[in-house]
Amino acid sequence: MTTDVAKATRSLLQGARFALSVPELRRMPPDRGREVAFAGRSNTGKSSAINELCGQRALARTSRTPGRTQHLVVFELDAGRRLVDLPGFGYAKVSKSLRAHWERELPAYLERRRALAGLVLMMDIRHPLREQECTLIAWAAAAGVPLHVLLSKADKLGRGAQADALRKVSRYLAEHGGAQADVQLFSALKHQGTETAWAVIGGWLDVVPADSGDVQGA
Ligand SMILES: Nc1nc2c(ncn2[C@@H]2O[C@H](COP(=O)(O)OP(=O)(O)O)[C@@H](O)[C@H]2O)c(=O)[nH]1
Ligand SMILES: [Mg+2]
Repeated sequence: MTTDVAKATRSLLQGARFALSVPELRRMPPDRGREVAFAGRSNTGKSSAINELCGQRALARTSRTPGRTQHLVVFELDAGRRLVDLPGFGYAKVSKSLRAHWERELPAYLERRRALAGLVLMMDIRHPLREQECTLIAWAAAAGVPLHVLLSKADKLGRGAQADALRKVSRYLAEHGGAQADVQLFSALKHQGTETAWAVIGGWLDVVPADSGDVQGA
């Protein structure tokens, strides 16, 4: 089902390379083309997910110092497409002024960035829907940005508990998640959910399966 778009997306993401890191929105590359942003509380596995999806071991540095990266990090896929690693949030040691800064910048990014095709939100499957995660879901819904939740570290739970978490978040999104909001299980460690995530991201980035190019003109 996921195969063609997922495969083409895998290839596109394999070519991801670090482009730049910016401390504020106005330093982002011109608002053209399409980008997919990744958000999540610190330590939920965002860097690991980006590395897994791009098939690269150290593209996004997996950090043992949560909250250190307060920049938007841009990875270029091709001339018109990007991934954006948003600053982790919810880390107590981040200063109040920095937090206030992101409480302005993040909703502004969701509201104004025309290139933003979708937001991937990482939530630790063991304790999803924390306050700031719900805030971000509300912001994305208000801005009309398609949302895809990855319930990360799924390997930490058994099948039954995974299904419970999935149901709970799915219900929450149906009520609060805006028109386009979905959720899936994910484990970077076990390569679980990677294909599904590729298909979603590929859809957002307008990825066309390699062989289907001339079908439309027929
Ligand atoms: N068990 C398990 N641990 C993970 C997984 N993904 C990330 N981690 C661990 O969670 C910690 C934080 O991961 P990282 O990707 O740096 O999270 P970030 O702060 O959200 O970017 C690291 O110790 C990772 O090894 C996963 O799928 N399964
Ligand atoms: Mg990280």
